[in-house]
Amino acid sequence: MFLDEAKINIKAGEGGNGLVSFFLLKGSYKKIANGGNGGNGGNIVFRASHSVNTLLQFRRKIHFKAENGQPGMPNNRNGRRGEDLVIHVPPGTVIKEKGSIIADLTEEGTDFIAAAGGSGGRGNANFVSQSRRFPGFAEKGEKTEEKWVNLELRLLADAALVGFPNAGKSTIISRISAARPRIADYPFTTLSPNIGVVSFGDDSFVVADMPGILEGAHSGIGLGDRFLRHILRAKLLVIILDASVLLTGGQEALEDTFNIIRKELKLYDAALYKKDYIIVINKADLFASDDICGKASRHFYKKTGKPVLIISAVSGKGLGELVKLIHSRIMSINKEEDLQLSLKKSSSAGTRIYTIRKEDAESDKIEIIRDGNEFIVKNKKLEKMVAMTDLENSEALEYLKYKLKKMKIGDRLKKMGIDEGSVVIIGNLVFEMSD
Ligand SMILES: Nc1nc2c(ncn2[C@@H]2O[C@H](COP(=O)(O)OP(=O)(O)OP(=O)(O)O)[C@@H](O)[C@H]2O)c(=O)[nH]1
Ligand SMILES: [Mg+2]
Repeated sequence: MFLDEAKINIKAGEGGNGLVSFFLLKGSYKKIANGGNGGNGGNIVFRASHSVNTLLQFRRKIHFKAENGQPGMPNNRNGRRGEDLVIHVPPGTVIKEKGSIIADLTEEGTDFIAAAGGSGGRGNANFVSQSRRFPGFAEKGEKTEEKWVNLELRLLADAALVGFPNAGKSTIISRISAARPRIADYPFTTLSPNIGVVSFGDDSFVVADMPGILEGAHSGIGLGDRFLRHILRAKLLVIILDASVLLTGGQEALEDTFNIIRKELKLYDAALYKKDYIIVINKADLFASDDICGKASRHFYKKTGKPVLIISAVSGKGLGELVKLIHSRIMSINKEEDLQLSLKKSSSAGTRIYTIRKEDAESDKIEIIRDGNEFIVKNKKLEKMVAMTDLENSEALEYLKYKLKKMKIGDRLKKMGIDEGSVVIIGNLVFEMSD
């Protein structure tokens, strides 16, 4: 069973609450704040690992929650941090949130933090200062929200065999690799991609045998085209044409099948259309002489400028050449990619592929949106600060006010013409303006 899509629910651990606690000195009225910090919540981490091959595990389990941080303790002892929850996915898994790709885990061992654990709240010992010697408040741990992410597995094949149903794709892969897919004399024998490793000298490469494509695949005809995403990362497409079409419909009919395949690739994704390809005319054994296939092959070469091979997967004719050609094509594409990669590296040293916490980059910008008599202050850091404030504790509120003043929020509001009685909203905090 092959499962290449899943939708799962993840929730990072919440931060533990900071503690309000005092150490009372014996025989005196003196006290010392000693409430410890809450531990940070655990992250949700996706790890690319060959220990899993499909997304099948997400059939049974779709909710994933990392451990919460423990609350702070007296004597300045900090709460334990929550354990990360590591979710193993096959290399080649793409993670999407709200339709856009947030990570592409192609390499074994790559980690991606899809949800960061909440920060632990600071204990009251942290708030001691000259003017505030006995802080009677602590921060609450940061809450986290659950979210849905989509996982998509894209196979990591170097070359992909594409073509009409029954063209002989599965027969070819069974002849050039150890893969043993089902082969039969009816369309859509192959329902999901098969992968085979092909050896060539000391080298090897990976080939994917794809389900057949028909005209209208993009609109769901046949098996549709959703499996085509597996070959988005392939380097080379091998377009397999069924020579038996020449017997019934002649050259034009064969050209029609070629054009339809190219059109469906384009409609699925322009990147597939632009990918390098070669053309293979299969089932040459059906012809007594090489003339008809030879003519077709010259025609396709003239039309596309791409190499065209005539083979028979059944008799074995041309299979050695096919393997050699795919290999050399992949090698030259690899070389080109390496070159481009090194150029890219030298021009932008140290660029990361994806950022883990977007909020961090935006956290400094404070935006204030006016809506009539309401002023909404937007800033991640500030919202987090409010969320971690114990709003029922008057001392904690005083501290928050002091922080807001330091950040000059009041001044900015005044400049925007805020009146007494106007409402200010920061995260879950709503208050009326007064002097
Ligand atoms: N005569 C002849 N028949 C072939 C050749 N290659 C494949 N076939 C036959 O064509 C039929 C389809 O072969 P498959 O390998 O299942 O074709 P496929 O392209 O994988 O088909 P789907 O999985 O349905 O897309 C089978 O009956 C094969 O035996 C060939 O070189 N010559
Ligand atoms: Mg097949």
